Amino acid sequence: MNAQVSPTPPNGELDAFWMPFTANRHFKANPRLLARAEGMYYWTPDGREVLDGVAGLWCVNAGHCRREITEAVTKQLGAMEYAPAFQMGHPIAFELANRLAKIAPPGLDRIFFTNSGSESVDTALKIAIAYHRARGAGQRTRLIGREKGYHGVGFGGMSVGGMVNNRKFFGSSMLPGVDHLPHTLAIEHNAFSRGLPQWGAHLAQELERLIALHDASTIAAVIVEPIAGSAGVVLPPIGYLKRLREICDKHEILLIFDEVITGFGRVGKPFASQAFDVTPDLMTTAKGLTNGAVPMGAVFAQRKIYDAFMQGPEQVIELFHGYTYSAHPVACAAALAALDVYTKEGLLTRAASLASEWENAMHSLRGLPHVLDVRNYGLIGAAELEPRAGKPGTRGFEVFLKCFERGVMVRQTGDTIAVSPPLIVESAQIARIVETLSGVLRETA
Ligand code: PXG
Repeated sequence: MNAQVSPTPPNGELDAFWMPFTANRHFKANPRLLARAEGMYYWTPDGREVLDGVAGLWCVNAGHCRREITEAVTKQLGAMEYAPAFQMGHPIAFELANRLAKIAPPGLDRIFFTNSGSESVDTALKIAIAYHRARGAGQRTRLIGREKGYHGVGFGGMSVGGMVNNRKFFGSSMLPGVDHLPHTLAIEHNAFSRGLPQWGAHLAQELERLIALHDASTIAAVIVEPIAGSAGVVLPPIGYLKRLREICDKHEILLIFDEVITGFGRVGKPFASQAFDVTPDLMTTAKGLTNGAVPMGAVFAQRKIYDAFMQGPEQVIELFHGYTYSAHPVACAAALAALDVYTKEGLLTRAASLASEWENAMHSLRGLPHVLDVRNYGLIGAAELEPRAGKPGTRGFEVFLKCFERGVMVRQTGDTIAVSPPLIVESAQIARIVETLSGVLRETA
């Protein structure tokens, strides 16, 4: 192991980087720097070990610095660092698409590459609208998202998203013609549910209300996360997603699952769609696709959607959409190597065998001070804390900081603490995450 790490930059050197989704001034006064990573751990510049309870940001599913991925990336950088994917192709892009089609939910075997979850979402929304136009239903342009949804930060994803802070600062610069389903978080009914909650499948019926309001003939697609991550882990009530699927089918509305977090093994199957046995028309992914090593996203489409575009003269571009770095060779190499590691180590299903141990560990937090709810599914967990009067988010932030001081990285969103360790996590590490969290909760006023 390489113990050589760069020293903490002196305070002044932190100024130029405008950090994303970060309290910049607080961070720069109290920096938390990570300098090195391997397996389940990060190390700070001064050599302190930090157990990674969140797989980076829900992306490093096979653990850090996997040699196989590093080698594949290095090799690809030496062989061909870049090649365009517009009117040209390179072999591993096709190989990767074929490999992904093999693990995809039924029929989702046409794959469009992007560079992030946000781009995957905007791509899927554009494909949905253009698909209806291609099949002669060009008036279907309306998009339905959901409260508490997170679909990245592009204008499309922000518009269908439902997290107030991600929307309110950006005025009315949203897509027109967007409406939202109600969210499914209901701790008054479902607190401390183990796995999926019993109460709430009827909330899917609200889609019929929106259809009655706008008319199905104006609606292109509904987009939801099968499990909402960013909003603090919101689980689908039993039967909810199936009901959404049925209503979409009845009205010829496309159903998009945003699997940026749930994809690539997080819930015990390759995709949540398979775990819940509900197949969407389009599925957005990113994060675990390359194990977080190189930015990449992918949109999976049902073949009927792809086929609807494959009309007209053959020399004409069918979809006027794409990115300079769509199917970037280095990202493709990383993704292929990540898939190899996932397959060889059974990581796309390992969360299923750890799920009950994880559930018991998470639910041991029940009864600790300020814990209003514990939620879990696969290798996802959350503890919702009671907000301090007049100071929402401060208790959650303090818990996050104290866990980090004690060598465990968790995620905080408002007063909810979310955990989602790499899928290679061992029992002792699950215990350490939960014991650290429980110690911190006991000591936090
Ligand atoms: N969709 C979903 C469901 C996501 O969770 C995105 C889209 C956007 O992906 P990009 O790659 O553009 O960031 C995401 C991202 C967290 C957290 O723990 C979650 C995400 C990103 C950063 C933090 O709250 N999810």
